[in-house]
Amino acid sequence: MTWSILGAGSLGCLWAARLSRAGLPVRLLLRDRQRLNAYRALGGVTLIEDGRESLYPIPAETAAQGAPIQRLLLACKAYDAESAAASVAARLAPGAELILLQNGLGSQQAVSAHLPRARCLYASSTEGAFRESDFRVVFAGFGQTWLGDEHGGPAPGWLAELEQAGIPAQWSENILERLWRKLALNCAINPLTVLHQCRNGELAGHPDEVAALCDELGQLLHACNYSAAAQELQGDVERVIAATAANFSSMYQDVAQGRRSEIAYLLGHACREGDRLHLALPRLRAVHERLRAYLVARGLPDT
Ligand code: NAD
Ligand code: KPL
Repeated sequence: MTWSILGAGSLGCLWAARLSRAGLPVRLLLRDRQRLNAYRALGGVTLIEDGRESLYPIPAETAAQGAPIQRLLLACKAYDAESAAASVAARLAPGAELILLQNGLGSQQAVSAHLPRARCLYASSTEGAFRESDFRVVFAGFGQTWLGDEHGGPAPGWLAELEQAGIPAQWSENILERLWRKLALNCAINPLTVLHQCRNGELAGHPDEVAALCDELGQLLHACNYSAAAQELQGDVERVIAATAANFSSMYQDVAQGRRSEIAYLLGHACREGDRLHLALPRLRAVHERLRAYLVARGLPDT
């Protein structure tokens, strides 16, 4: 069965290139004819690994036209997920499977709600990749991708294809807990790197702020019944800060490059869940408000 990939950015191209070189059928779905022409002019996806680049001439078509879609990887930013999914909704075969590869939470549920006849799996990834230019992607860090179904059900047989393609993926029986844990980690690190204008490692100089956020995120995780995700949160956050000390967080990079951030699906989602559960979370809300003001002052969306 063909892998359709919508969102030919960093992770979408990384997956496409690896599936293609494993000999698995894969096609890219591009936004419109202009993007398709630009892609064709380049001759395919270029993946750069350890300084070596390879070109993969993966077939592509526009999102609007083509054969029915049975299996789709949706690899766009959280704020684009609903409209991207809507652009292919009419092409989804009955019982189609979607893999929603977005950071944070909220977008996955919004997409699933619009596609009740599809099986929407959620993915949480710690792999790293960035776009050097259009359809030219650099593999930047080994990691793991967890996949799971919020509504239960068996692991799909095609996980073996991911293994065959060298995509490190594992099935999770509790994908929401995985996504919440990553959300908490991102909420404890990313906004502070923006507000302090610093690399991840420099947060070691702000231990009280990090500890206060971890404490409230832990309260939130407990209240959401994700107690396992709250375990050792602060220790893990400190370990990530140390292990990625020289890096700029993804949110820092988005803001520095004048791109929209995923704030609404990280801190925004955490604060909305706090409201729903009547939790005070004063430090988390204060950081959220400071970050929103920071974004607005730079002409960037604060949601
Ligand atoms: P990206 O911005 O590099 O790529 C997204 C692509 O989707 C872009 O090419 C964009 O043009 C395309 N797109 C958006 N709307 C579309 C539409 N309607 N039709 C067709 N294409 C559309 O994003 P990314 O870095 O690959 O990240 C995807 C998700 O994975 C994000 O939520 C991100 O936070 C998460 N993530 C990224 C990394 C990483 O290292 N890049 C790691 C872990 C998680
Ligand atoms: O996931 C990250 C991000 O930048 O989004 C961390 C783990 C914080 C590494 O920078």
